[in-house]
Amino acid sequence: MPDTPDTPDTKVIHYPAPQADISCFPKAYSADESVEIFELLKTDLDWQQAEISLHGRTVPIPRLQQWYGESDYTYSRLHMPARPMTPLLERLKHRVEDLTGFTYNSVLCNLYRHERDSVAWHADDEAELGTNPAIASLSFGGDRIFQFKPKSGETLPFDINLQAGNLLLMKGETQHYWLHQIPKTNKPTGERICLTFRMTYS
Ligand SMILES: O=C(O)CCC(=O)C(=O)O
Ligand SMILES: [Mn+2]
Repeated sequence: MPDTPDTPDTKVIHYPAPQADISCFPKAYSADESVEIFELLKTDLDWQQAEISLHGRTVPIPRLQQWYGESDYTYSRLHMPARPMTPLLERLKHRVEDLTGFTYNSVLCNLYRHERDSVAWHADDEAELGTNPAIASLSFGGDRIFQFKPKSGETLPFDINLQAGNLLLMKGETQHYWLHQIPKTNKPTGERICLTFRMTYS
């Protein structure tokens, strides 16, 4: 991993959505650092093709994943056993903790192989995350559109274009009132890795 400056760029953008607290640190890592970190993560992490049962059929989920944390995690009926974070993940976690002011003990890692990989509408509201969780997601590789829509009401949906080196933070009541997704697209995007740091309570 490249040497990173001791003082990260703390510039932050706030998104003024009602009943939500969403912000983005656009330069958690520089463009050059992000290229190097992407390659390291691709080889360092134990990427797996998970499968879910849908209408009685077993289907692969449209991305590769791995879970690193102190306890097991169940997410959309997928069970992921506890496994220790790698030294690289620990180092990235410290940067994310410095910037966001929260501490994390686990990370769900996603590898989107191309523009047809995706994650469907959901909220990160599993019981293990406690109420009002802080979820910090660090992006590397190609740009992808991250969409928000309210669970109900008249508030408008909105999109954020997530780029390499961006750190998106969702906290407060966001998971109670909003859903998020990474939609499939027809525009070539290249590969993308997203690390979503969380605090889980067992
Ligand atoms: O890839 C992303 O930016 C989002 C992933 C996500 O929402 C999740 O893992 O819960
Ligand atoms: Mn999520």
